[in-house]
Amino acid sequence: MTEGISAEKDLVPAESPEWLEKGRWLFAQVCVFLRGCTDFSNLLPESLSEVAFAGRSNVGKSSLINALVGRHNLARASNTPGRTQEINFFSLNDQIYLVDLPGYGYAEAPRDKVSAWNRLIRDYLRGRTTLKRVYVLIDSRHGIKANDQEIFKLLDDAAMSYQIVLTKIDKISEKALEQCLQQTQELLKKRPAAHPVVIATSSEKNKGIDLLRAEIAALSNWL
Ligand SMILES: Nc1nc2c(ncn2[C@@H]2O[C@H](COP(=O)(O)OP(=O)(O)O)[C@@H](O)[C@H]2O)c(=O)[nH]1
Ligand SMILES: [Mg+2]
Repeated sequence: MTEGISAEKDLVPAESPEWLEKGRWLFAQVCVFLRGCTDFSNLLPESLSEVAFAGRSNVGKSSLINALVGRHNLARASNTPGRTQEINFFSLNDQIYLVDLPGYGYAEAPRDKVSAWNRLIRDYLRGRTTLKRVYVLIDSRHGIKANDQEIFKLLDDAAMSYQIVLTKIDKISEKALEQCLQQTQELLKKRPAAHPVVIATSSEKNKGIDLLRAEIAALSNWL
């Protein structure tokens, strides 16, 4: 398997026209839903490399996956927080798995359910050898919360590469976005496994989606 991502590779700009084009190409290929898994023991076998999307409930994970692949209903987006309770696997071009994780921090769900999901997420993030990067989504209106920090800590402790994606930037002003980016970057300085670049997105307005495609294409290319 791979050695992890070197600092040098991290610095290759996904913003370059070459990577933007590769990202566009990759995400124009066939993407299929494979399976939703509710239990660590019935996860898909570790075969293809994968990137996972994590975040608080309702942060916009499913919408982001749909925006990436340019489809409205591949991943189920919902107004009901806490609906995605399974680890959902999608195969992109038979090349890489995209993994939609259950949202964390959904206060109104029954306690036993919440702890079962949390355990599933933790086991998955710590134990999955084919997992190459975690995209941690942060709602740009709310910024980083305590349970996001818990996930960062878990990922840092596991030396698992992760990158922050701000979501729903169409809902805030440019000034507020600037502030949110600064605060996020400041917090990440203390986080050893965090990618230094924060990607600001709107699935609704298709902003920053091309950059994220380029990042994932670049990552998948090095695996
Ligand atoms: N305005 C706006 N709303 C969004 C965006 N992304 C997601 N949403 C809304 O946020 C809610 C939760 O989205 P969903 O993708 O289901 O979140 P998940 O629970 O993290 O999978 C839905 O009502 C979406 O329509 C975005 O970029 N802009
Ligand atoms: Mg969802």
